[in-house]
Formats: sequence, C-alpha cells, structure tokens
Amino acid sequence: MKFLFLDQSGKLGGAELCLLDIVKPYANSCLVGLFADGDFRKLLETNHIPVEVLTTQGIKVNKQSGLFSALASLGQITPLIYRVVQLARKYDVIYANTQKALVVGAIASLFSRRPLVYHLHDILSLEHFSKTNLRVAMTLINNFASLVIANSQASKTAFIEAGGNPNIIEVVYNGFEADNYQVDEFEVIKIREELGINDKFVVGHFSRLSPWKGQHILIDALVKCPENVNVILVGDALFGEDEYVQELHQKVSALGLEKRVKFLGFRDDIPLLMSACNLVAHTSIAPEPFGRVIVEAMLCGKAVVAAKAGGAVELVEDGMNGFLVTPNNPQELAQVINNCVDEKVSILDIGFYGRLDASQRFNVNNINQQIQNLLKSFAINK
Ligand code: UPG
Repeated sequence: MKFLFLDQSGKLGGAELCLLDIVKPYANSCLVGLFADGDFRKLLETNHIPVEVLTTQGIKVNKQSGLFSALASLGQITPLIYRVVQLARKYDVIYANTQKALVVGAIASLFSRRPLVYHLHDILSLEHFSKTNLRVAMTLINNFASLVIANSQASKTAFIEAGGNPNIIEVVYNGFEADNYQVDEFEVIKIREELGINDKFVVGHFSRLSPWKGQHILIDALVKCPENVNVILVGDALFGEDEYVQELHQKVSALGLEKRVKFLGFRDDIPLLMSACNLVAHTSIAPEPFGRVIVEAMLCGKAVVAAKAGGAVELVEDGMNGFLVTPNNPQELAQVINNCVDEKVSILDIGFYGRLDASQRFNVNNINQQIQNLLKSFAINK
C-alpha cells in the first residue's frame, strides 16, 4: 500500500514529531506533502523520507477562526487541492495529520476516490476550537474519514462527545525511541554549567510558548518557591503567539524573576535539557490531548508534574511515575515543587519507575506495529 501523508506545518510541533516516527517504515512507499516549508521538511529529508512542499502560500485560518475566514480560505486552497487530487491518484490512501490537512485531504479523497485516514492530535472541544471549526472538522471526519487514529482516550472521548462516529476511531499513543533519551552524565554537567544552573533546583517547561500550554502558571508558582529554584522555558511561539511571549517576559520582569527564569527558545537537544532538570512541569490550562513532553521526561528518568486533565491522566499515575495537580492552580504546583525540593518525596525513585514504565508503554516499534495493523485491516475491509 502506498501512502500520501499530508501535514499543514513546516514547523516541528508534536503532531509533526509523531508523524516522523510513523512514516519511517513507509519510506519506500510514501510521500509526505507539506503545506509550508521549514524545519519539518529538512528533518524528513535527513531521515530519507520523500517529501514535497505542496504550497508556499500560508493558509490564514487557525483553530479559533470563524465562518467568514474559513470560507475565504477555500479560494486560497483551490490550487493546493488540485495538486493533492493529482498526487492522490498515485497513492492508495490519504493520511491527514493535521486539521487543515483534513480539509484538503477530505476534498481530495472525494475527487480521487482514495480512502482517508485522519490522525487526531486534538481534543475536539470548544476549549480548543471555534464553533465553526469544530463543526467543519466533525462534518468532514464523519463523512469522509474511513479511519480515525486518536492520540489518547481523552481525544477519542471528546471526538465521540462532539458527535463523531464511534465505529471509526481507535486509540494509538505516540511512540518513542527510548535510546534517544539516554544522555551522558558528563554532557549534563556541562550544559548545567553553560546555563549557569549548576547549584540550582531546576524545573523545566518544554512546549511551544502558547497561552493554553500555561507557562505563566509555572512562573506564578515560582514566586512561591525558594530562591534556589530556577525555571527553564524551552520552546518558542510557533503559530503567531508573539503577544503571549511578550506577556511572559513582562511578567518575569514585574515579579523580579529575571535571574531565575531562562527563555531558551526552540531547541533540538530536548533529551539533554530534560536530563539537566530536577523536575519537568507540564502546565496546560486546557486538557492536553496527549502530552509528548510528559513521556519524554519519563524516558529521561525525570519526575514530571502535570496538569490533571486530558491525556496527561492516562500517562501519569500520581505519586508513582510523576505527580498530578489541578490545572490552572499555581499554589498546588508550587506545593509539589517545594515537596520535591525538601525531599519529602523521592524524585529519583519516581524518575526511575517513570523511565521503566514509559520505555515499555510507548515503545516506538510496538506503536508503529499497532498503526500498521490498523492500516492493514482497514485496507482489507475496503
Ligand atoms: N519540542 C522541541 N523543541 C522545543 C520545544 C518542544 O523539540 O524547543 C518538542 C517536545 O520535545 C515535544 C514536542 O515538541 O516532543 C511538543 O509536543 P506536545 O506539546 O505534546 O505537542 P503539540 O505541539 O501540542 O501537539 C499535539 C497535541 C499534543 C500531542 C501531540 C502529538 O497538542 O497533546 O502530544 O500533538 O500527538
């Protein structure tokens, strides 16, 4: 079977990093079509995955867009749809990995008569999407997708609650190569020195800078922690959240935390930076669909404290392989951080168990096998 994978982003978000692992076994029988150029294209090329940037014109619709901009964007994407229809005829299945890829993929599936698989990386609810976008997504999925792969039970549940067809959806978690998260202890000492955090208790936050990822919650919690607790914020605004970045900087200055909070921007050495932390915080204020960072922290042997909602609840067992706190509650988050600083809980034990647990549950080979089995049985039933 030959696959045409579609993804709207040239940037490296969680959906793109997940797709990279999924496409590897299909390197000889697929094409990844992107709707923007960027680092994702380069990473696919480095991994010898056939990739083509299908348009250089940005699609000006986001998760909160209303009906007007959704309709206006249709004109914009007509040449792209035409190109995807042509391409799809050379492949057996269209696999859409993002919401804009779903829109284009659904229309292309209709004209090329190729089945559509949709990888759902989102919680389809009004907390994340405008009413229009939600309605468009549900209509397209229910009418065009033959299979939906949800990244967590939480994403599946939200899909069904939003009116999605329960007979077409299966849960498959993101997969990870555990060896990629083993870091030389010497490198860890070096990076802690470089960052000037040698003698600090370091809490790391690893996400694009975006209001719903809740970096501000960690900053608010930091005020309630002792001086030797420092924060590193790893990630950048990927999708135009520049105002939020400014707000974060202003907040850090207003609270006099400049020496205790470091903005490191987007980095490609996540395992090293995570290994340099004492604790990893995951502070999304809306339910996180899956939460790659949580699993990655576990694979680095680090305790993780995560907001208790969405997919995070499926990944973290409170007190066993991490901690769960009420979302949007800096006070509770500070309490957990302070317990870890005071060694009231053993973050080493939690990190040790987390690594063991995550390397078994999220093994990339097993996960890829699950996806391949789904795609195979789906092809047989077609
Ligand atoms: N990351 C970097 N460099 C940085 C910051 C982050 O490589 O500077 C990585 C990070 O290690 C992680 C990824 O970026 O692997 C971000 O993952 P996540 O926050 O989970 O992804 P989202 O971009 O929010 O993507 C969506 C869902 C998320 C789900 C993911 C995969 O929101 O819940 O885990 O898709 O299904």
